[in-house]
Amino acid sequence: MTSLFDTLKLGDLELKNRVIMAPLTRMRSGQPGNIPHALNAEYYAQRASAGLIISEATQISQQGQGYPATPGIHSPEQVAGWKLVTDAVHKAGGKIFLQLWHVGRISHSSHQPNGGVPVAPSAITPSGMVFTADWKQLPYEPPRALENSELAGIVADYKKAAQNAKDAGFDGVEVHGANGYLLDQFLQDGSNQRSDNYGGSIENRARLLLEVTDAVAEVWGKGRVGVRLSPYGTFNDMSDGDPIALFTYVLEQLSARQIGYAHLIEPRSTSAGGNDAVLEEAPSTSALFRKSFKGVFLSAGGYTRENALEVVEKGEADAVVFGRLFISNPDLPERLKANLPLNRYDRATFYGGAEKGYTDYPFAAEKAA
Ligand code: 8OZ
Repeated sequence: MTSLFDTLKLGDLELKNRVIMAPLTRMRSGQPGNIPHALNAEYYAQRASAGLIISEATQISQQGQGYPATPGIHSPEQVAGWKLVTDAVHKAGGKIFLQLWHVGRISHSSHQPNGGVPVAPSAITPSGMVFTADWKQLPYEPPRALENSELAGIVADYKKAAQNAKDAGFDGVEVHGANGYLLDQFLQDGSNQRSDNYGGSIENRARLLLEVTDAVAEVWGKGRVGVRLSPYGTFNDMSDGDPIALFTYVLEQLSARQIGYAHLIEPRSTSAGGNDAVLEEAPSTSALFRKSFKGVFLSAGGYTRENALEVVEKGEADAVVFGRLFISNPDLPERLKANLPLNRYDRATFYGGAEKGYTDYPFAAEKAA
């Protein structure tokens, strides 16, 4: 029987365990310029006992930014900053992928080049509030629908960012196709009402995600590319008329491409980073989608020690992705293995700030000392 603490082959990599650190937005990059710095390197290195670290969502371009102080991977200074992070993680014996991010309509003109309006598949304003560049919360502005002729440029931005990630010393990349950002906005019909070859049918709505996946696989090789998806996610005002058909198609396409892994957020965690709600009666991704993807399958979303051990033992997922518990427990794999008590996380320090709630959560050994 496979255990959460067994090694896992991921393409040509071997992960030392199946406890994966989720991509976690923390809004603590160096300012100005959204540049990773020494504090970020320390935070990630503290968590190097994960089988794999997936970096926080990282904008591929200035247009792709939607929150203050999230890091980028489009300037030489950002590449140099990320090199501090990857060196520190590798020195501590860890592995780290970069998550490639374009927020689409989940932005504000204060983040955009020349103060333009945010871009989207269609000019549909999401409900809810945006974080401006100076940390104010305001209602969303109406986005502008991208021209068909602009989409090749966005694919090229992803490819350049994937190359930058390679230059920065990452072990691979994850395409953020989840949680209501640009690629998910194209996938789901609540946000995509285009009438060109990127809208309408499922094949058309999946086109941009698949083009991006192919472009970054040209840089990295297919085995070093993962894709994160959130079927049923409602975070960022998302909806789709037929999520099973849509995500079955997407996973079959990704399976045929033999990418390194598919990373799915469980439907029970519909609100992603938004809050702690868990819908226990929701169907599981393994029941809905596992058969559509033949490769390594990562599952995220409100896991406890007990159900994480169980899904891997049952073979319903190859590895389990932990977010909030990895924020508050830098040594989470060891704690889960030895069934040690877990530090509680403090939601008030998730976004922005410095060391507090970031690099100051104690390791189990420290606490005992
Ligand atoms: C919480 C706050 C800001 C961004 C995601 C990148 O949900 C995020 C995010 C989460 O994928």
